[in-house]
Amino acid sequence: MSQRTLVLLKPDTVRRGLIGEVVGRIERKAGWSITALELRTLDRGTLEQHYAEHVGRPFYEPLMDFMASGPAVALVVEGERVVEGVRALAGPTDPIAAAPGSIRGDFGTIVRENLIHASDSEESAEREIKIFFPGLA
Ligand code: RTP
Ligand code: MG
Repeated sequence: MSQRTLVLLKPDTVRRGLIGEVVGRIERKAGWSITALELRTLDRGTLEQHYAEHVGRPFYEPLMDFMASGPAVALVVEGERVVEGVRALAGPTDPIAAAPGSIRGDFGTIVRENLIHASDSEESAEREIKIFFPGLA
């Protein structure tokens, strides 16, 4: 079942020089391909759309500030079961709970600065791809 998903390499990943490390893990999965990729500092409007589900949560404002704190990389990845697959590569939200071998487990310690976002369902993926790549069909 081929799918597509929206991935963000958060500003901590870019600042720490881990773009290649994280993108490499995605690229090496059999049959997956990157079909869009852009480095940019995310503006408040884009982030409000992306994180609409979290408005009002205590972590919302610090999350928004962090996500706008420097350049991030947005990617669209396509391939077999890629929605579930990239979330499995990432590991759970809290990097301390994430197993070694996962992106968050290998490189993270702070819940907010957990390196990567990946859409949590096919519906979320379609919604998020429109936010970051409005030109993509
Ligand atoms: P994401 O959406 O970024 O892929 O992460 P997720 O599904 O694993 O986590 P979610 O619950 O959607 O939370 C979005 C992001 O908010 C930050 N966060 N901070 N307690 C906290 O301080 C807290 N909880 C969540 C993380 O950056 C998380 O990825
Ligand atoms: Mg989420």
